[in-house]
Amino acid sequence: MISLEELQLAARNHGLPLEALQQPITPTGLHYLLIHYDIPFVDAGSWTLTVDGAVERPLRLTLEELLARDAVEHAVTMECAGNGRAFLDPHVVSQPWLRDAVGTARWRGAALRSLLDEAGPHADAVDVAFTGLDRGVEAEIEQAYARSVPLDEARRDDVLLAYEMNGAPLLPQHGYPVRLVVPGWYGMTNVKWLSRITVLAEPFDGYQQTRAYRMRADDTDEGTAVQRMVPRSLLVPPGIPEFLTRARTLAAGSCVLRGRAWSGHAPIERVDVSVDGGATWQPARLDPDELGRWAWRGWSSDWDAGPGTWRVGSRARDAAGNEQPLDPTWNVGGYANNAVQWVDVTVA
Ligand SMILES: Nc1nc2c(c(=O)[nH]1)N[C@H]1C(S)=C(S)[C@@H](COP(=O)(O)O)O[C@H]1N2
Ligand SMILES: [Mo]
Repeated sequence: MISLEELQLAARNHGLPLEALQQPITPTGLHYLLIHYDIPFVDAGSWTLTVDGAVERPLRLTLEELLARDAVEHAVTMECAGNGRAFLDPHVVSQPWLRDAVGTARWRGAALRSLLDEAGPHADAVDVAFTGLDRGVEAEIEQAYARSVPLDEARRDDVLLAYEMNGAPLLPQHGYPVRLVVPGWYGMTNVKWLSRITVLAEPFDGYQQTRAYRMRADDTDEGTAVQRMVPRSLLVPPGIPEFLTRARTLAAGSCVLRGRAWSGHAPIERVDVSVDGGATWQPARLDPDELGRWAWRGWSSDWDAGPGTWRVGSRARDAAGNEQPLDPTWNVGGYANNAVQWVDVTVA
């Protein structure tokens, strides 16, 4: 089912251990990781960030200059677009994510908008490309990792050039010294080891934009670019796991099921919980909204667990009416599979 090549990717790029969903802010070492090529070794002393392309005044900043600018901080839930891929049938060969390619961190940095305003995009500018220092080969094309964001979206007040994660400088694996953070968009948008920002008068045509990260029904379909996160909720697996199968065992009695839910389209409006594999659902309580719009929302639901075997799951819905499906829709890249997570629990 999963090849050694996929295992090689999975061992480099780890997910969030789901018990860590108990914490509103993910400790940095537990945050998921996705790195296409190698983690580049970056000397912060000689690192610079270039802003060029269709602008009046191209800029070049040192790290010191970026750190001296006004800082902005947001708690942001980041999720890989491939989260849930391993559950798709037919199998999609790539990083074989289960459902744990997610994490929430406090990202602090300079507002991208102020830099763009200073550079002065030309009147015909439409897109902004972000290029990292990491290089590799994908589909036989040698490339630096690069993605773009439409100019209107790049100008949002909450888009960051982040140099701190959870109060400390970025770790090498999370993009040291500076990465892009676009709250609400899937992970691939947030270019790490950022070195160049290029304003464009036509849509960016890089590999990660026009070939990868597109929702395509089949090989002939040009598809649409993957952008915002669709709603998902995950639950803290109840009870204790068996070592190999990770099947859960729980003591009978009253218990509180907990989890977190998020959507890049609109705030989470409701979460429903089922303990019988979807035969019946009951609304969960939403925790106070303490982390703001761009972070996941905690929820809880009381359960009087009687002896037997149960199938526990949760289903989120956002204020734009998007709801998690029970079954995934297959696509070529295996993106955005937000089907409901089921956890089998034996109550003894
Ligand atoms: N330069 C660069 N940026 C990158 C990537 C990469 O491989 N290279 N991976 C992207 C993808 S696919 C994801 S999901 C997120 C993961 O961020 P994290 O590892 O900090 O969780 O980074 C994005 N930014
Ligand atoms: Mo990703």
